[in-house]
Amino acid sequence: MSVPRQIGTETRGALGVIYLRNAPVNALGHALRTAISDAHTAFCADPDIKAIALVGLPKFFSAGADIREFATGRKPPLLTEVIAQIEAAPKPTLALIGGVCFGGGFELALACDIRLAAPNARFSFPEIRLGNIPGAGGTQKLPRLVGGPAALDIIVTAREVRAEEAAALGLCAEVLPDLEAALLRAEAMAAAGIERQPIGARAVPGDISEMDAAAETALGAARGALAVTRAVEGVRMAYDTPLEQGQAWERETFIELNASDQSRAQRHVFFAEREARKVPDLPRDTAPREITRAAVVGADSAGAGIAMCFARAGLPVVLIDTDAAQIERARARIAELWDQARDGGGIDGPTLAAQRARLELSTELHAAASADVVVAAGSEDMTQTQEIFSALDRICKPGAILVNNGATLDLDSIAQATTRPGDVIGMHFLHSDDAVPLLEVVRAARTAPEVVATVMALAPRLDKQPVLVGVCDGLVGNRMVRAFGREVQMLVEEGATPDQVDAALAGFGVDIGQQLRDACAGAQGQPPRAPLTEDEIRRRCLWQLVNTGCRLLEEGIALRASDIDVIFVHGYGFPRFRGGPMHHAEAVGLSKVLADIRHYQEMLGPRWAPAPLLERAVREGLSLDAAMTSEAVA
Ligand code: 3H9
Repeated sequence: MSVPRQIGTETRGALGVIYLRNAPVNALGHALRTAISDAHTAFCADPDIKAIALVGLPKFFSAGADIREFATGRKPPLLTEVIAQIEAAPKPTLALIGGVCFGGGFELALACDIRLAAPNARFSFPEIRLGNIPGAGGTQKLPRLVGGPAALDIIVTAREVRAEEAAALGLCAEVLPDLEAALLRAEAMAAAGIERQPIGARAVPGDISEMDAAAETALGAARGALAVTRAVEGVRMAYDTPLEQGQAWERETFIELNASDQSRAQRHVFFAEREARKVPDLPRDTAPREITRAAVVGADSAGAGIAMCFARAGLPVVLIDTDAAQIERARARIAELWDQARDGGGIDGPTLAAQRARLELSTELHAAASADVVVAAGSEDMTQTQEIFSALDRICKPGAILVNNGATLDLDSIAQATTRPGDVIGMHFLHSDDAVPLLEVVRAARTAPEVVATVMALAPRLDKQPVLVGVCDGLVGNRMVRAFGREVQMLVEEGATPDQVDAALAGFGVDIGQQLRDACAGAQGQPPRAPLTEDEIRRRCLWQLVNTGCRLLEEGIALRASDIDVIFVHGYGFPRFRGGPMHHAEAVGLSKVLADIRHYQEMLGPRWAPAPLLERAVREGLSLDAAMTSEAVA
């Protein structure tokens, strides 16, 4: 039989093996679905084959459906059809799972009679992050296997279930040392004969009343996300609805949600996150430098948080402050945070011990001498920062990357204080608490390409989403938030109450934050010029963000409109299901946004002058990104 390149096949005794080989992540696109279906049919027709095994790539059993097909439509065989084929086949199928087993990949595994896992197996339903629910049986089969509350938790949190927990939950029959060991076990099972064990034949264990608390938790955290409501509905249905009927409901709901604005917005964020990691103008052969040791200078709460972040990522790090009292405060603060994390179950003893061992504290700047990357944290004073960089320039080894953390100081001026401006870059860790996943990476005029490449590659190791930005006061995020904050303040001065502003934005899914709330509370309210509606409040706040975002694009500070969306979703609590401010504006229609902005300009003055990029995009009927690449803004 001729084998398509998306799979490989092999016969091992009575076992027919189908290797899924659709790099990079075994997304279940049309070609792979067809290949699996054909190979499965062929093995079913072979009288010497008693069972069939599906084996993924070592790190990717499958990342699920091919998300790119969601916008273009899918061709048969659909995943649901391949799954139905496996379930109805005369021979049992086993899933041998290493690495990622996500979404439709997880559902493919649930269609199998037996799942064997390698220790690196990771099961997850990420559909909720795409504004959807599992659409190929997941909402109906997972509860039958692990119970309703556990299934709902897995579906609505999109959390990963690692091999050990998967075995405890009954998601897999066994964890074997690696895929080869799993193949040997499957081969022996095939020879001995396998009893069919379809999950669909089971009833959900426990009583439906157990769902009440789980549903309340899920809906409480939903912040208006439609898919969560539907996931709750689906899992409840599994208790008392025949499998076929439940799956038909799930299929319809999946199609309906897929067409929703929320799902479109979340798919936009998924691809925007990946796009943001790419630097378009880096030469292809740019090799990142090796980073094995870090130093952080400045032991205030920001510096301590950054040092903890490096230690957590497995990198030895020294936290330096020439003020001995500050170092002692940092030592106590770090110990307290780690103890809290351990006591709260966020980290186990051995992991904590390893992190502690990786973090040293020192009062000597010379302790940075052997570091590959040195982050200067905490200072917002240019003279002081230049002095630190000049000292680091003298102390640090050649090739060390010198990083400023901060959003206000001019990085080009900081770089000038050194003899190696090519090694100077910015990493803006948004908050000291280390919980914010955003990292704005700031490229100065003379930052070397390999330094950019190194820091962009370092960010995911630190569990951060990088977005490359240029030099300006506030960078992208804070500069836009300032414009937003100013508008909030003006609204309050015009007579809106802080509660009204809060409610208007919370209804959209945006939390204005304590700082802004405090700022509003101190403003002097005037009698309202006219009653301010929630809709107007929302538009004024959002369009200030969008107009400022357009200016940042024009100035080349932000590379892509979608980068701005990533910054707001990862750093400023903008709801994923709105896709970010720029996506939201494009979804509403740029011409409508511009009409509003012109109206506010007439009414409220020059702070509402529309960005030329926005005007040109509307005039030429282009997206913001397309307008950026067409001729220069007049
Ligand atoms: C689903 O399954 C629905 C079903 O319930 C029902 C169906 C009927 N499709 O992230 P990376 C691309 S919904 C298409 O950089 P990593 C990605 O864009 C699906 N493309 O690697 C990138 O491309 P590029 C549920 C995909 O190692 C490249 O692969 N599944 C898909 O950091 C490498 O990705 C999900 O939502 C996909 N499914 O992380 C899983 N996945 O190089 C989403 C990846 O051109 N995926 N790509 O930029 C992930 O969570 C991560 O990609 C994963 C790998 C953890 C798998």
